[in-house]
Amino acid sequence: MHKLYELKKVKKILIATNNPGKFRELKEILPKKIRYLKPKDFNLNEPVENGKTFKENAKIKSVFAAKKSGLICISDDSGLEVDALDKKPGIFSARWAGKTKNFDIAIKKIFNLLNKIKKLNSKARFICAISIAFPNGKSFEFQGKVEGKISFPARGKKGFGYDPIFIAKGKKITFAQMNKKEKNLISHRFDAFKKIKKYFKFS
Ligand code: ITT
Repeated sequence: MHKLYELKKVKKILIATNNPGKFRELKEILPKKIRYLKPKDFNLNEPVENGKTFKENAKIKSVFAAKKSGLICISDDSGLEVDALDKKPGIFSARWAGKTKNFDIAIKKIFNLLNKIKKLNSKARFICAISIAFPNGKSFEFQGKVEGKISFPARGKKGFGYDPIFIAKGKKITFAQMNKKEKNLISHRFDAFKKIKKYFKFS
């Protein structure tokens, strides 16, 4: 893929996520001129995420939404890889929080598993695959990451998901203690977006 795709005329993009934390961060990172819509603006249900990788799952979500809405869609499939847990929860990061999406439960689960093996400060990373899909079914996937470690007790109230237990390499505070600008500069999401910018020119 060598071409630079010009998306100058694009006025609306559907961000195909039902996770408010992701929607907020993607909107902060993406070009300001565009109007961003949500799946609920089109009464879209969620496709089954049965991919084996972050990129596959991101593609499933963006292609589904682009075909249904007729708009360019951007999706994000992301998660936390904890080295001492063989890179779990990985693509199952949302599912570890259960149906109620309670991340206190998911964080407690990580604590219990790491505590058992005395590796509470395991190396870890956040991964983010962003997919951009067009109504004709064509899509492009880009993956970003941020390396760091797990830290207990959970600290901070900002951000979402696993942010209270993740400290990026070279930092002393968790993602949940950082202001949004600070997180957005180093996040896995921004790392993936930097790659998109090489191929897609929005303005
Ligand atoms: P959509 O599929 O609707 O986008 P989801 O929350 O189900 O929403 P994923 O399947 O990609 O999305 O799950 C990723 C999970 O990984 C997410 O629920 C978060 O808990 C976690 N995660 C991803 N990025 C994160 C971040 O920046 N900070 C903290 N946790 C993050």
